[in-house]
Amino acid sequence: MNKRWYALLVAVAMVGCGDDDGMIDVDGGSDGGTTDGSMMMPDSTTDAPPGMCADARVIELTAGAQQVTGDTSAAAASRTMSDGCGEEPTGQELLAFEIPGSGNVGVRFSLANDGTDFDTTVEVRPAGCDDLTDALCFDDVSLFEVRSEGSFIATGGTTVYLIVTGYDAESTGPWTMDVDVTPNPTAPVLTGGEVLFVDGARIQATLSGTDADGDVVGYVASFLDDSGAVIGLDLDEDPATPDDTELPFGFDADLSDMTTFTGNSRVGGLDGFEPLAAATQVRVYLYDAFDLESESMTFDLVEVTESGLEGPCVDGESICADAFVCEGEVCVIPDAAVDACEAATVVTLVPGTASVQTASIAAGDGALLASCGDTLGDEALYRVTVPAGAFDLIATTVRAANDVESVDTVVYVQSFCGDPGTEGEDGCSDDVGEEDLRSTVQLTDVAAGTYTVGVELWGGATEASTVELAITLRPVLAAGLPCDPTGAANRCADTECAGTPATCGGE
Ligand SMILES: [Ca+2]
Ligand SMILES: [Ca+2]
Ligand SMILES: [Ca+2]
Ligand SMILES: [Ca+2]
Repeated sequence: MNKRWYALLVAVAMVGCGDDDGMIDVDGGSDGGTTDGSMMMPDSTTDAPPGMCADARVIELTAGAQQVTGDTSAAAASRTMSDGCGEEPTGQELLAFEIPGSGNVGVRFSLANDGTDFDTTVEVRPAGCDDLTDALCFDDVSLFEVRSEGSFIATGGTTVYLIVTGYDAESTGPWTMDVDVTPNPTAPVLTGGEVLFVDGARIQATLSGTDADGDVVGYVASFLDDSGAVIGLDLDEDPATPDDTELPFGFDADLSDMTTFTGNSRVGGLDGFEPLAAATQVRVYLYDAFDLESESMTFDLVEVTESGLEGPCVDGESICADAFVCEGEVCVIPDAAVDACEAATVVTLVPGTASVQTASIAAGDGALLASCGDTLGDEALYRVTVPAGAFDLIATTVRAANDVESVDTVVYVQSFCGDPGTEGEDGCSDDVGEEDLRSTVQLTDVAAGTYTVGVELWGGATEASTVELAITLRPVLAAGLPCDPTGAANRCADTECAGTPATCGGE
């Protein structure tokens, strides 16, 4: 996975609802009577409820969480969806959501669950079942999630129509929709924060706030220059489109259900944007699940440097790299990583023979970080000793046991466990190639000593998993010695392995 863009991409994807422009407030009831005359509407007098279609399934929503289920397999595809809301018509189910209560009511829905197994599209029609006025299309949650989720605000006592369908003719089947209804949703309040600009390459924001209904999602940042003018960034690398001035980002942790919170956010990959060099301030506002926004606050963009192990971490000047924590203004390895290193499995290597380990990786976060890939997840650690002599140390997940298509591993070798700075240039491997997401670290002529080999799944594991890792101490042979022509069991130092029998420098 391309690490440089990933953080930025995910952050941006979090705010969008697939192909639409995000969560736009919908008022389902304020413009009755202004329906499109070309539509088949039974009655469109002022204040009349939007037209009901005979095929609509009425769902009486209640405050809180609920589920709606259906199946598009046998449903007709009689309605024309708005532009871009699906590629070709397929089974459509029309739901009439009766919004409870009065005043503003927030409705969130998601098909990204175990009960739905196809590429869904949902269109929300607040003005009527056959009226596209203010209609919203929710297609994919993200690049990696083709099911749909979204949110809107409607008026209690009105009816809002949803069409649940598939993106194309092949996308059809049973579905489950989780629906959450929030009466009188409240906007978040931003109470304070700090935004650091680390080595001119990444942002580290810490933002505090409140949200009475506990559904803050992220924040939107605008970078400002000395004069207070907003700096635009060409995020899509297309000079023809306008530069982006409002950048939406998520928080590192899910802040759901927190009415008072302090959210941290790290955004990498910013060193490619030259206009940012002029940024001295950043204007920030929070947004929640209904896209309700806080007032904005403007913070100084504090330029700091990043320190490695035992480097300084002084307020307003320097911070620790991700792998470390600051203690007494010095960056140290966190206790959890020290413990994990001490618990590493000791593997005794036999020169020329691969030692194959079945690594167990738990779901969720781990203790160590590496210098490549997303290594927030759990890791399996092995401690190996390289004796004096001429050896290569090779650690690889390129194994038949690991499915090439789906096993996205990261492998690293640290000479000081817990310090990714000791991986050197070649000591961390994410993907072997474009199509092969497995990993190989190959350290040639490695110095004698103790090393820790780590393996994990890119981005962490969602359930307990195993990965097969092979660690090899490969002798490096002088000319004249018998050798393995495949280069697996050993390698010739400065000569070719050739001849019969094969020798280093043989003819
Ligand atoms: Ca979709
Ligand atoms: Ca809220
Ligand atoms: Ca890790
Ligand atoms: Ca990988």
